Amino acid sequence: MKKNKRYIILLVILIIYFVALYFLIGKDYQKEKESTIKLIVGNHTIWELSNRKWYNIRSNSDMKELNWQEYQVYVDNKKLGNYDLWYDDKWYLFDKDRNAINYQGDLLAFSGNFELKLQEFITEEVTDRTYVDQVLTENNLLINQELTVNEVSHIDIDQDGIIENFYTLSNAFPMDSNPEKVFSFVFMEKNGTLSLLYSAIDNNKGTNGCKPMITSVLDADNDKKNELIVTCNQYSIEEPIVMLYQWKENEFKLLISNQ
Ligand SMILES: [Ca+2]
Ligand SMILES: [Ca+2]
Repeated sequence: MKKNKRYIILLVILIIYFVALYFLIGKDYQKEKESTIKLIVGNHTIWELSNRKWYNIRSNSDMKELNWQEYQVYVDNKKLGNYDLWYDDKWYLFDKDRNAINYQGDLLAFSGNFELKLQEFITEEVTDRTYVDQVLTENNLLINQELTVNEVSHIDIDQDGIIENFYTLSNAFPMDSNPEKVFSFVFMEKNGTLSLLYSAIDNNKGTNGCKPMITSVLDADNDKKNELIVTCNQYSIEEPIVMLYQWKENEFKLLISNQ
């Protein structure tokens, strides 16, 4: 009789233990699932934010799990709607009844437990080359040479109501010249001070180098501070370099790159 009692007490303790364990771990798992963010940029970049860290999703099995999930879909930085995605060399969009949705332009898809906000911005050709020439000179590069990218994007990255200027410049894949060096730069100008995001200088091997552009300005982690997606397009079929930057404490930090 005494033995039976002991077994019952032991059993009750075990049951309480497992119920408590289920609630603790189960709740944590649920919380983690809710806070996981996925960001798809074009056809070559999938990032996941989990426990405040960014990861690349590359394996086929991980990518398959993204199929038939609902995402907030943007094309050329404009909201297209909420659609299911399916991947086969490129991303295809489907509505709830699995009708295919056509799109043309640059895809950005997001899943997370909040509505993503993208900041609109204007990009134009550089007319005043003061800062472009300054960067070229500082890097011992000729200032009077063919540039294949020479643009400036106007973005209020720190949301203080004053616009910062983001320069993208490169001489990759020139048409009319054969430079000794190929280069790409992305830098920000704020009150005459330059902050570098991306730079690459290499000997010209014909088809190396990449053409940079500011792709999107968004708050991907919902901390009310903007991040920046920068793409550098390589030659032909090579996939583009895609990078996510954060502006923090007066400098740029590369959060993740797809390379
Ligand atoms: Ca600003
Ligand atoms: Ca943010």
